[in-house]
Amino acid sequence: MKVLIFSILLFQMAPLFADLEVTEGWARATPPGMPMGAIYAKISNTGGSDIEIIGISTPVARAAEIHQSIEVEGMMRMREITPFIVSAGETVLLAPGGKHIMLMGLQEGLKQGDTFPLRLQLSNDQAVDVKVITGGFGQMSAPKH
Ligand SMILES: [Cu+2]
Repeated sequence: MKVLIFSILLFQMAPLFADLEVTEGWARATPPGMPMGAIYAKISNTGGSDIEIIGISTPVARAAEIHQSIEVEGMMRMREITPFIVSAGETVLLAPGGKHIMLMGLQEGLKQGDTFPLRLQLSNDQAVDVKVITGGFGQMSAPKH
């Protein structure tokens, strides 16, 4: 019976997954009082057409957007790159020092070991849900999932 229910759930949720696979979602822990945080992940478009990410949301923050870190005259700056297109067959790595999902207006600090959900809204009305694991303060790559 359990197996049947699970199968039905999977079937009903199938459209949610689209052709966009998001794995290794992780965030850095934030110091107390810090209103901003960053999420990293591996995003793969396994389909045959481009996919556009038009919005990002999570219950832990007031707003979230995709950023690109860039060096301008020796200074690290960030600019928003949402909406973001993942080309057919392309894999994009969000990682420290490069592209990331910026969280603004964090409700509470992100603590190491905590997990929280993240939703990517796509232009074709589909959405992809991602489980994010919080790593350490200076963590440079995904913690064990
Ligand atoms: Cu940023």
